Amino acid sequence: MNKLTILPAVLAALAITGCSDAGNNTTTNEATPAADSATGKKYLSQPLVSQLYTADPSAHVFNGRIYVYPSHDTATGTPENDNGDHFNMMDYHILSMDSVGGPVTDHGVALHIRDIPWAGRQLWAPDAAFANGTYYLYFPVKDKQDVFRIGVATSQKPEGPFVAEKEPIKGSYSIDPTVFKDDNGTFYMYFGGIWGGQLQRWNNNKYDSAGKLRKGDELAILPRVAKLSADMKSFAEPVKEIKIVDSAGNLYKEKDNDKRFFEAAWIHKYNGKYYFSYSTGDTHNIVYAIGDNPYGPFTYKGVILEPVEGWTNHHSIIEKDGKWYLFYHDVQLSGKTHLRNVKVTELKYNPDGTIVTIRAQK
Ligand code: FUB
Repeated sequence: MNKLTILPAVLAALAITGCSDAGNNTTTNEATPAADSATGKKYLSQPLVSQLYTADPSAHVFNGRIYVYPSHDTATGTPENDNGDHFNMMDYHILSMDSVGGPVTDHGVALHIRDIPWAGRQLWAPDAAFANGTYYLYFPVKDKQDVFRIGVATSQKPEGPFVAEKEPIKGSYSIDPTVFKDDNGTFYMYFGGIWGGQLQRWNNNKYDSAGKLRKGDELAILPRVAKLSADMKSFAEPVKEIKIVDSAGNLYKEKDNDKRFFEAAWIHKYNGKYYFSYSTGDTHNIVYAIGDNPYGPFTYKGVILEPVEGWTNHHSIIEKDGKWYLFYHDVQLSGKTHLRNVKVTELKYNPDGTIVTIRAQK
């Protein structure tokens, strides 16, 4: 058993430690842990918290502490469909911990959908960044026309509460923003997700409500990137596509769905190289591709995380105290696609810089 694995009962007790009221928060026990022995399943790691459902964990180290910015999954009774309407999230809670394996604090409601003036529905996977003495929370939500846009909210504290800007980021679209700070201090936002994430509706940064998914032999839809302005609230340049290629330099086709981009972009740097990782969606892997600069092209290298329990797969990667960690989610607590729980495990590199593939369930 992995040394990060903690017995669920112990973990549930730890998880509730420090739960605070940062807004109108009244966190009740939304999720009940099932012991491995009850389900007969063996997991590599246990949920970080079990008093609420969390997903899409974007982890960062701020002031020496790990902060996790997850989606807050909620059972709203919205029927399941291919657009992901059942992922009907209303707010964000931020989690933090001094170290992996230590007690986890749930900081309560950091931002609620009712406090985002332009929002319609579905607060999906967020990310965060620190600059200008301010913490920025980036989030995708459908606007009142039911089109996904990316918004930004600010706080003086990494755990919030956050105050949303009155409008979405100009020129932003689709879902799953991740913000990366390069060594020279430049910030880039990577984003996009196909199917329910609506990326198929955007070509050359123009919206087409009838935009269709690509056919098998057509080139796959590509993720997007834009440099952020110094104010961290706008794009400094037009949004660009990111090329993900095979070892011969060829772009993937839609039918290469065990390798092509679907959603859940993340980028980190290791030994001077840029590692762009993402979910392949309908084949449920987290995979990665390596490039020499933030815009790519990125050459496909392999699988970081094999499919987890549940349909979606979404992750982040950080370094803390000389070790690398993969944050991810599965549905151990609920068994339901849209009620997920975040987890963490150690990530290891091979001497050649490739990543050792992780299997989350044995
Ligand atoms: O949580 C809603 C959506 O599910 C996310 O935006 C995707 O990445 C997938 O995890």
